[in-house]
Parts: sequence; C-alpha cells; structure tokens
Amino acid sequence: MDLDAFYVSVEVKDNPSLKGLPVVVGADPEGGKARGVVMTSSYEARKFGLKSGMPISIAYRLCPNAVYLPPRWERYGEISMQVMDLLRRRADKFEQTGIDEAFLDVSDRATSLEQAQDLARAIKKDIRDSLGITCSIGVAPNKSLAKIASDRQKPDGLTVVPFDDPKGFLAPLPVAVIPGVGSKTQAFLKEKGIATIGELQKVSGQELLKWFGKTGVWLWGVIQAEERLSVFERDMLKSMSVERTFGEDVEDFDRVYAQIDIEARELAERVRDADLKFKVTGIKIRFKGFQTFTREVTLTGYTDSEEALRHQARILLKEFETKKRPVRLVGVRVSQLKREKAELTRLDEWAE
Ligand code: TTP
Ligand code: MG
Repeated sequence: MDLDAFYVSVEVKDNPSLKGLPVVVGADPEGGKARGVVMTSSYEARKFGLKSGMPISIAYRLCPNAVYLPPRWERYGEISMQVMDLLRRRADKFEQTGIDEAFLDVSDRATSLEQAQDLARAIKKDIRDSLGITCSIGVAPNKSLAKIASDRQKPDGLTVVPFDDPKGFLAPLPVAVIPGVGSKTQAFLKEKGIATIGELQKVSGQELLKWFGKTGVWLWGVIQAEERLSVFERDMLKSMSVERTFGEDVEDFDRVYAQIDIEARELAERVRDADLKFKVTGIKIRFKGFQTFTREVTLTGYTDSEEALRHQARILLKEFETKKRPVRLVGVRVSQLKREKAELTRLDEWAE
C-alpha cells in the first residue's frame, strides 16, 4: 500500500477547497527565485510536469498558478500513524517502510487471489471512509512485485498480479519500474539493447552477477518473481519527535530556546506515556530559506528525563546561535528507544 500524493492529500483533506487544483507541498517559490525543492504535488500539478525532488524554481516556471504550501510534517505524521493503525489490523504480518507505505502479509487470512483482492478493496474503503484520502495497492506473491504493482495504476489504484504468471505481468514493463533501477542502470541496460523487463528476463543470472555484483542476484530474484523476502514486523518506533514551524521566522534566539523547552516537555511526556526510555537526543533547526541542520548526541544511559532532554537540546542548539539568521523551525527528537526501566542517569553522565 502506498498513499497517493501523500502530503498534498493531507492538505486537501484539511482544506477541501483545494480539491482538483494543482497543489504543491515544498519550499516557498518566492516568485520563482527560491532554491528549495518540490516534496510532492497533486496529480493535477503533475500534468504540468511537476515531480517530487524537482527544484521549486522549475516547478514555478511550469505551473505558476499552483497552490504552493509549506510542509506540515507533524500533521502528516499524525495521519500516517492513523493509516498504519488501520492497516495493521488487516494483516497477518505488517511492515511499515516509509511515512506513506507499508507491506501487509495476508497469506493466512486470504487463501485465494480473490480474497486478497477483496481485502485490498476493503482496506482502500477503510482509508477513504475514515481518513478521506486515497491509496494504491498492489496484490502480488512477493514484496518487490507488490511494490511494483502498487505503482501501476496510481492514484486510487488496485493492481493484482496473476499468481500463475507473475513473470508475464512484468515482461512488458520498462526496467525503470523496478525500485532501485535509476537512470544510470537504465542507460547501461539500454547500451545492451535492453529496455523492458521481458528483455532483462532473458539475461542469465550469471551475467547479471557479472554486470551488477551482489545487486545482480537481487535483481534476478525480482525479475524472475523469485524474491522471497518476508514481511518484517518492526515492533517499535525508532524515534519520536516534536517540531514546530514558527508563525513567522524568529530572529531572537531566546525564543528558539524557549520553544525547544516547550517541545522537550511535550516529547518527554509522550515518551513517558509510551513507557519508553531514550538514549539518543537530537535537534533539528531550519533557517529561513529552508537550510536545515540536525545534530544528535548519545547519552551514557537510557533515560526519560525532561530535564536531560532540555539540557542536551539546548547544548546542541548553541552552535547555531552565532549564525544570527532567522529561524523557521526548531524540533527535538529522541531515538534508540527502549521499553525498559532506565538505568539511573545522573546529570553529569548524560553526554559522552
Ligand atoms: P511518495 O509515495 O514517493 O510520493 P507521493 O505519495 O507524494 O505520491 P504517489 O502518489 O506517487 O505515491 O512519497 C511520500 C511522501 O514523501 C510525499 O508525499 C512527500 C514525501 N517526499 C519528499 O518529501 N521528497 C521526495 O523526493 C519524495 C519522493 C517524497
Ligand atoms: Mg505515495
């Protein structure tokens, strides 16, 4: 499952008057002069040639009338979590692989392709009815094929790979649909006269190994539909964070410190509510113009102390105080989380 135009979908959900319009989430184009990038754009905007990762200046040239919005990561994280909670209940095994994508192993609960397809339809309905956004799903005998299939009929797609002929499904597709096959690999294969997966399927595993080393082995598994990676349940969050964009860019660094104190309190509370302890503390700071920095520090032990979090975050922020540039966003983050009683951490032992 992969959500459609995710960041933009959330913006449209929260502001339905944007529906049907070209919408871009990313850097402020500043009349075409800005240097940031497009994070994502609505399918209406994609008709003008807009793409994720494209310089915002080019996007602005292609589609000056689009609605350009700054990202609201906190909100996207919230919706992502709600989607994942819905999905998890529908799977035997579940693996979230990005903010808007996940694998569901349903081989126990769906014993036929039809059942799997029905389940996919039910999931799409779930997500639409309860969250008002759409997703695309691929049903396939393995993960790499499911991922490729999920991308075939975006947006709001459902693509089922025939289990008796997965190789035939792949054969007509261009090699570029394989995740990880970028422009360099495409150019290399083109030299060899290979444009489609069908053509690539005729190349022996030995040859692929010669061309690509270990990656060739993986590639062979994908194109021969032999890949058998299991859906891997990650039972815990890797990190938690709180961040805020200031209403207007902040020049007075004391306000940045004050904000980080507030965030540290909120984050420490969330960590304790989840019965977690953390070992790594980090900060994120974004200046006007979107230049962004992160810093982190590993503590000597696990803790859930708000005081420790605030203290470390302030230390990490200090190096940026001298930059004397307007601050757009500041955030605090903890990682290496563990659901266990913390070793007693004394104040002077926090940082290594
Ligand atoms: P994707 O799933 O790659 O893109 P998408 O959901 O916007 O569109 P699609 O319908 O094609 O799936 O990425 C998910 C989110 O991750 C996306 O909404 C924004 C963010 N993102 C970036 O910030 N930068 C990028 O370069 C990409 C590709 C995504
Ligand atoms: Mg997506």
